[in-house]
Amino acid sequence: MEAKRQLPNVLVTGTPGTGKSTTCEQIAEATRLRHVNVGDLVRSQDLHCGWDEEYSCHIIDEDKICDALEDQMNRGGNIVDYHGCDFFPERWFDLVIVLQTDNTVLYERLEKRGYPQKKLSENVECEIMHVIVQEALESYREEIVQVLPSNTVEDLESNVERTVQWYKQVTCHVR
Ligand code: DAT
Repeated sequence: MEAKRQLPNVLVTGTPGTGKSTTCEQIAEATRLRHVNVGDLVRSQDLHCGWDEEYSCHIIDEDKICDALEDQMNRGGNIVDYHGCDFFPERWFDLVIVLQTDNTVLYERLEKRGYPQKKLSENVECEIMHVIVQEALESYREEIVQVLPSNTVEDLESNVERTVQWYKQVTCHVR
């Protein structure tokens, strides 16, 4: 952990629907980490440069997002939830978790979410091609990247538990 941070920062990334928000919420409940949902932040603080009709999503402004988060990331104690991971400063994170979901399971979750067909198949394809895993391994030191399955409730529980244990270990000196 960077010396100036009292508490660590964790990034939870993965294709939409892999369970980032659910996982982050549970970890945040069990630790002193604050859940930072970057998608919500983009919407609430207008950190975008418009709407992409083709992909039905905001065109995010990466610089604005990093500026908005810089101070709180320097203080530490954040669990950041976002489906991209290559534009954050590498120094921000002590642990990077990439959630992975089997394509049939992911398809059903995104269908339930009402994604348009194009967006749905793009995301499932992204998952099959391991796009986010590759992005994470290219952006952060391999030792801090953990690729975890997120198909079942048991996976969810285990992912939360191991992250809470990790957190306790790295913060045992913090009062
Ligand atoms: P994300 O934030 O990655 O888009 P989410 O946390 O909103 O994903 O989860 C999408 C849906 O899938 C939601 O209904 C909760 C469910 N879910 C997430 N992780 C799961 C898991 N490991 N097992 C079963 N269901 C899960």
